[in-house]
Amino acid sequence: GRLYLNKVFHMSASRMFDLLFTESAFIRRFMTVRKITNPSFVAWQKDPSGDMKRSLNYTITISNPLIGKFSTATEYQTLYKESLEGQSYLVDSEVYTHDVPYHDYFYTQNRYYIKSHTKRKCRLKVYTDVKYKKQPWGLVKSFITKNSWSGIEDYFRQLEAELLEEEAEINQGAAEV
Ligand code: YK8
Repeated sequence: GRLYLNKVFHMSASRMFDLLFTESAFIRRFMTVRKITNPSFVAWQKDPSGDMKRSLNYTITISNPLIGKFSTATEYQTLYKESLEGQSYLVDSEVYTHDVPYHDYFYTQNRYYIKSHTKRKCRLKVYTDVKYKKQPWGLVKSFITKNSWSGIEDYFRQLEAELLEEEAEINQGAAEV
């Protein structure tokens, strides 16, 4: 896997979890900025193992003219039962892009780790891996990997920027009180 984000933010761990993993105004705005449209969220539910699961469907906009303009996608998220509310949260997210070439060969696995530092600080780490369900031809594989890394890098760079803006707003509000 690759580490795409590793940063301390001035907000509580539970606030970070809410921003990223509930139907928050933040994530809705971020999706709009990324041209991720028609999102539909299924609420978190406990599965028999004790982990929490939910899924999301949306349409992504792709800038690469060789691939096509849009693709539907499904994201399956697992919040592991080892997570401790307010303290640490571990979420795995598998993203399947249904309408891109070779979509039946691969998916993306994102691992989000939120850890509380102090009452008002937390660290967010995001690891990403491109996973293969079938082994493609070597050239195809490098094509998939290359296109995936660049798209993912772009996404998390912007997520970090938007989180920093949100952090500034949160702390500005706190300073006025
Ligand atoms: C999630 C990884 C790959 C995919 C895309 C596939 C091209 C395939 C190339 C062919 C379009 C929101 C990405 C970037 C779409 C967006 C996905 C997002 C950013 C020719 C082989 C969607 C996080 C996420 C994970 C994986 C990203 C896809 O929350 O290049």
